[in-house]
Amino acid sequence: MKKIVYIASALVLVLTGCTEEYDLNDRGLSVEELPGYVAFDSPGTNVNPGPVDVTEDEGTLELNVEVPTGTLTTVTVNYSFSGTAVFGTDFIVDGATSAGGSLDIDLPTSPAVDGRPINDDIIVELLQDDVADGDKTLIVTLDSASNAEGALAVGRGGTDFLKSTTVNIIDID
Ligand SMILES: [Ca+2]
Repeated sequence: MKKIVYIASALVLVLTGCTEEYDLNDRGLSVEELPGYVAFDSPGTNVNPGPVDVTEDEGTLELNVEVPTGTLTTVTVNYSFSGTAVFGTDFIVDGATSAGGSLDIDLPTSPAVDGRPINDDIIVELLQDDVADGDKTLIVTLDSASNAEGALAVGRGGTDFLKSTTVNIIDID
């Protein structure tokens, strides 16, 4: 019994030691938690990715969205469409509406072999309308993102950089 009391006392001492807090502000330091974010992938070392040019008969286009800061749970990203391209006429995205849609970026079931961040694609299906209606522009913008832990920023580091991507859809009729 005496032994148990000793162990309990030692435990209390250890726990007391753990609860001691250091106020970094008193030492002239501050700690700010870096927010997680999602952004469009910037291919290679390209720091200023320009619009993507596709023809309207190209089929599908994959717009890659990544979570460079990592995540422990599925990230849901909400995005919106703008530009002159008309949803349902010039393009569709499965599960989306003319206003936009959402993408679930799931954790990979196995470690990434390419060392890339966790990512997934918004798959844009281009529609050829058989009408000579000129080139169209589709802009996809990441509006918000969250996982089970809370909100993530959109755009690289929460800035406008790689927050939206522009697709020029070239008319071939
Ligand atoms: Ca056309």
